[in-house]
Amino acid sequence: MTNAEIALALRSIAELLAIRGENPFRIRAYERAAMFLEGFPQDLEDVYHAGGTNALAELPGIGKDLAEKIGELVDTGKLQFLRDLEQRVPKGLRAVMAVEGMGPKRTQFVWEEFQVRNLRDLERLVRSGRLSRVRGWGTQSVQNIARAIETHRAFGKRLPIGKARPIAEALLRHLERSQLCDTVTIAGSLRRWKETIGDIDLLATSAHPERVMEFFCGLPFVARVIARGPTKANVLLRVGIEADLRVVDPDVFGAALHYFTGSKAHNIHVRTIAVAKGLTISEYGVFRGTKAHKGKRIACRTEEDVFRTVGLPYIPPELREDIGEVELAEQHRLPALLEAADLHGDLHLHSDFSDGSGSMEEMIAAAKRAGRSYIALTDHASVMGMVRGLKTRSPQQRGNVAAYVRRVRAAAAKVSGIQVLVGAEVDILPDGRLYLSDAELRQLDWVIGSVHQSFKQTPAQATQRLLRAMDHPALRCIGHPSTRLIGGRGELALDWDAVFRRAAERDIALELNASWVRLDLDDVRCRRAQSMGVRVCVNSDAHHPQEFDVTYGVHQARRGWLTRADVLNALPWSKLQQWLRRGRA
Ligand code: DGT
Ligand code: CA
Ligand code: CA
Ligand code: ZN
Repeated sequence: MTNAEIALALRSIAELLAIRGENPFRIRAYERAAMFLEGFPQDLEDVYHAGGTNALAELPGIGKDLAEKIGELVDTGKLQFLRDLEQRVPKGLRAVMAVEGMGPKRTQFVWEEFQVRNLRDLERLVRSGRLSRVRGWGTQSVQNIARAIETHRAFGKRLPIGKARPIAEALLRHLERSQLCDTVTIAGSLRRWKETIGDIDLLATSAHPERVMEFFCGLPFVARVIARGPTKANVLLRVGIEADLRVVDPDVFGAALHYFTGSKAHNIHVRTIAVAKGLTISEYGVFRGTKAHKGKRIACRTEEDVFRTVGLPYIPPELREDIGEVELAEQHRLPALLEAADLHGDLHLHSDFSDGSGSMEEMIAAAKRAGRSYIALTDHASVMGMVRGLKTRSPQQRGNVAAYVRRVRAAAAKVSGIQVLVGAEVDILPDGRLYLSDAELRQLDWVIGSVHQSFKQTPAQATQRLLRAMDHPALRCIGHPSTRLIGGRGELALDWDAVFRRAAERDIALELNASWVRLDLDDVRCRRAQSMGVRVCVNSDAHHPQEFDVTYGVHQARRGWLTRADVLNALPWSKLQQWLRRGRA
């Protein structure tokens, strides 16, 4: 039982409890624990075997009850509590709940009132028009749900990278530990860090390929073996995504890795360059002459060998989409892409003052441990009653801006060695005004404006909304600009070039939100922002001390061709201060 499998079980519990309308705090606890496990570097199984449920219960976010459930999973491979829940809730309802605009409450409602058990039932119900007559739904919201069902379908079976990656890494660890392989590595779209993944591709070298196949096909993750040969296998994993494994000869590992990393379009382009040089390049190696196998094989143990042989510098996997990278490589003008170590700051994170679950001091200390030299604490200032945090013209201590500023400064004073800006993530209202008053905004060092409601505006309205917000002198950054949720909510309809132009004119940063459900801006828009002179800010949007990892964001930035110079929080603290002052003037 791997961490990924345990996390999956906990997520399932959270979803099923939500559909049954159980206590939100209980649900959140399962989600938190799952998220924690997905990033936990040690095997939970080992922790449990070494120290029992007591050792598990000492981990952050895992109490006694969860520790026992994890113990049961490890011991028996199943969990009675989850099985009981699954019996009581129809399978298809989890897909229904995932449709934007549905959520747990509405899912429960259509299940109880209209016996909806899956997406098809929901679609039929929506078409029947019966839902629009129900109080609290309305024609508009039902139309939105109809549209969301389509979006949901369009994403098909592709998994968001944040779900696929932990599974692939768990497979990798199993293969490594089997000691049957000399090398194992991730290839395909996962190695290119695409935001969604069609299937997992793994590549290995081994002296015993057949034993590797046997081991791989027998892993507990595997639901069904689709195809199996002496050196390759294709399986369906229990989580509902397929995985391909190939074993190749070490002499051609570089060629095979290049081939199976793709993209297909990139491969084809590189192959035409090879042909022009009288070479043939394929998954089996690089050969002299135009017929593979007949010509003499050229050494290609590493990918560098492959690129060198065809006269190209190494092209990082994130760039391999055939969107100009091969041409630039031919001219030796590839960009020096952003690296994780370039990020000095993090300018979007929440504490328990709003919807985070760490205190201000804990969040600041955690950011420091994550290697940041400065941060902005940006609790929500939201018009929505259900979102805690800063409230405009608030008489009470709690939501008051002045009190917030004092609290942040007090917390910052307790943690040395990290600079803290007092910021806020302020709702951009439907008409483009910011939720806080000018006098309140002036008290803050750093203001992010984000859209958190009224998503379905016309392109003209939505664009005006952002342009007007950007005209406010206090605004320095737009948070998660498209508002999309991968596999879930669609985007604001925006005239992006108009947004980029205004951002460039007013020197306002656009965020690349590193959380894998958002990854917003996407890669194409990062590139567009760069070409229009807009600074991008790669932020964690952490709501918990464990959430400072921005790996997905860094790779997305690299897919968008961004360099250190394009990224605001790659500036060292002194330069960032200059930038902030310049904007104020
Ligand atoms: P995915 O799985 O849809 O997220 O995307 P990929 O890129 O992982 O695609 P996949 O798994 O079908 O194939 C893995 C790599 O194998 C792909 O990126 C390039 C290579 N490949 C697959 N089929 C072909 C092909 O017909 N021609 C060439 N040149 N390469 C191919
Ligand atoms: Ca793939
Ligand atoms: Ca594949
Ligand atoms: Zn936020």
